[in-house]
Amino acid sequence: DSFEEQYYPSTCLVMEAGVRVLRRKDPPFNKLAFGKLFPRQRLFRNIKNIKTCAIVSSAGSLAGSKLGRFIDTHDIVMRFNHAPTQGHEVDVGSKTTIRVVNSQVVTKPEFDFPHAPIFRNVTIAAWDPGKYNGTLEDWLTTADYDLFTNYEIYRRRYPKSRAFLIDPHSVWRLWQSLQMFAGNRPIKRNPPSSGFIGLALLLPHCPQVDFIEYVPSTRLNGRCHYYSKEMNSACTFGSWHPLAAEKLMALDMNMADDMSVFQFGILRIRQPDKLLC
Ligand code: NCC
Repeated sequence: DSFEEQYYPSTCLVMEAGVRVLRRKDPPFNKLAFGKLFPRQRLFRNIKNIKTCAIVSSAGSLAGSKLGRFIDTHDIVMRFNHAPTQGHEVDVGSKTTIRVVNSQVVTKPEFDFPHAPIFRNVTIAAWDPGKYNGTLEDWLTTADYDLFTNYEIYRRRYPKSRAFLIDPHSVWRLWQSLQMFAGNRPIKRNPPSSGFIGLALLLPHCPQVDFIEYVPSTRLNGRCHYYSKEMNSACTFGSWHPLAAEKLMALDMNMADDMSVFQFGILRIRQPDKLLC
């Protein structure tokens, strides 16, 4: 009985981080002209009809997976940064509902965030960690990469777009949840990867999330991304982000069997029962 009393689902820890997008009414943005750029819409339309979601990691081992058709059956499909579908449909599908993009992708000229077609007609959730204990005012001047300029250009160009900024405080709360899960093993003092932020952003909206090729399957091939030939295992196991801890925690949340996780590359994560949290 002591085991049951001590057991606390890791999905609860992720939900409690409350990863969210900034809204117009959030101080200090309710008093700033910049806040008027935030969309009035919710993050997702028809939330009540959302039953299944797929998160497509950008991992190299998605190459040759033939998971595209399966991915596209989900109500919501989340992708990251500039990860393409074109030319990779058989493995990663073609549907995209939302892209989680880091502030480098919003900022660096080579990605051309304000114009590139890949960032059009999808929901955007852009993030930048700012300083660990910084206020939101501080963040506006000390973001790691100044994502605000291009965000403003994008929002003015496409006023009907669903393009949001993720609350940086909620990113650090997620980091704290990860540290809680890791217990007495200190994790890196860097923000979680876009993949883990995406999971925490999606789970409150989605009863069932299939996270594709996040915990590496037996297709593991040493490639960084499915869309590039670059070999780099650090993309999978982590160097800057606390990626290994994230993946252990995601595996702890998984309800699918080993065949699904390690042969097909699919983790299945369900919203926690509120009575358990
Ligand atoms: O590589 P990246 O991530 O865009 O991948 C998106 C998410 O997929 C998961 N992933 C990726 C590769 C891999 N082999 N295994 C994986 O599990 C991770 O969860 C990852 O978050 C990022 O998190 O935003 C990141 O972005 C890149 C880079 O900025 C963008 O791709 C734009 O080029 C970062 N790389 C560098 O800065 C060099 C990466 O560290 C994190």
